[in-house]
Amino acid sequence: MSSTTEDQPMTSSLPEHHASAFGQLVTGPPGAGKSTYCHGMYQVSIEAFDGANRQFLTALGRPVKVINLDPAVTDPPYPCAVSITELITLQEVMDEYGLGPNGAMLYCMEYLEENFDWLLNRLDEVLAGEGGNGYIIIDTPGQAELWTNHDSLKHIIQKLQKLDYRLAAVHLTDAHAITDPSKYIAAVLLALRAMLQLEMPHINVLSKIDTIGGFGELPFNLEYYTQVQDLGYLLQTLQDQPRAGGKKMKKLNEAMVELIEDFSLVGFETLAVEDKQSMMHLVRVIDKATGYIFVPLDGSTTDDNMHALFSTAARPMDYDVNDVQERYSAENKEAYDKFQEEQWEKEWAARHQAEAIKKAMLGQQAPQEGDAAEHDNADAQENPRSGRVQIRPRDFSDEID
Ligand SMILES: Nc1nc2c(ncn2[C@@H]2O[C@H](COP(=O)(O)OP(=O)(O)OP(=O)(O)O)[C@@H](O)[C@H]2O)c(=O)[nH]1
Ligand SMILES: [Mg+2]
Repeated sequence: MSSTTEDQPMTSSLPEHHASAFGQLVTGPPGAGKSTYCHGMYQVSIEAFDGANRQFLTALGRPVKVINLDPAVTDPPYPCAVSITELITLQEVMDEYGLGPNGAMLYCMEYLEENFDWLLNRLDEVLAGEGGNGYIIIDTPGQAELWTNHDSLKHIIQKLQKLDYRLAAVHLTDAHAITDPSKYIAAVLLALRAMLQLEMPHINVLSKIDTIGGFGELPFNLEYYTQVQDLGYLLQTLQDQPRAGGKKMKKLNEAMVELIEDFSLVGFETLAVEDKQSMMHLVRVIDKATGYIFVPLDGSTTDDNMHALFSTAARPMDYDVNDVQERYSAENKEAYDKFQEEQWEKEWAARHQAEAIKKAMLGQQAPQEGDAAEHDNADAQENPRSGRVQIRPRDFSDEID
């Protein structure tokens, strides 16, 4: 196999002083809801309270920067602080090297890895002024190779982690997978593979959980799927399917189930992006994984992260997955929507309480809304790839027999 980087200059040295941040790496198969989730984390409309659109995490005192690492998407749905398309786009790689979309995607990730200093500099720019407690959400393409066997994304994240970026992987799987035992086992295997590949704090999420009301009667309740309990029960269901295959397929299914159970690593949180309680629950789970709640704000060594602590303390009720199943049944949805608006109002009040206490204790100004610097992609240099480390596309031909 030819090397991608032979005879190429090394990436220029990294700056001694650099920003750091907390955050999330959002992964998952195509269409799992990654970009929608990134947008939802950034912004949740609360028109019911003051007629303004507010940013969800900013409302928790957390100015979020969303980073787009999908080179195929030049116009993501969220306000984008940094985009890989400032550096390289899928289309230009396809045109330049005659690659298909998959090969071009891998090339773009390798290119970003080689030019990691560009990413770091851009992060420095957008995180300037956050005192090390900035918060980033990284949106990624849906191509499974990127988090199952291709190393560039992993290397990029590892470099960031070495530079004090405290990140957790949030791996989304469309809840539709639970409707079919073979899809579900495949999804659990993919989630497990992502955990083993990325080697970082990892939260698996069943996304679009609000759609389960339309799935009809499930053979097991939702908790069975979120806890990945006793998959042996699924084996019989698998064997009963018309396309079950023969003895060999049965053995393969048994081996896969055994593998998943041996690792005993996978469990799922649930998510409905427009459900604020669901989002709040996930924020808390992720905060625990990254350690965000224990970190002082503004670089101070004495102040706890009041916003995160208060929003944790203000937790309205235990988030029970059986409740999730109940509330998304067709007949309960309206009542639940009203309930969650009330919960959001409480959350909002808790945030103001936290700010007032913090202000009184430290004599500091509460953060202003809308002061997150959003980068306009139009600012990108005309020829962003000039002066960058150039790499040749990989030649996979000798890997294919
Ligand atoms: N009902 C429901 N639909 C959702 C939710 N999240 C995302 N969707 C829908 O799912 C579809 C795919 O969402 P995206 O955010 O584009 O998915 P993605 O993972 O970024 O897709 P790729 O970037 O192509 O891999 C869109 O039509 C969304 O509106 C959710 O929580 N509930
Ligand atoms: Mg997307």
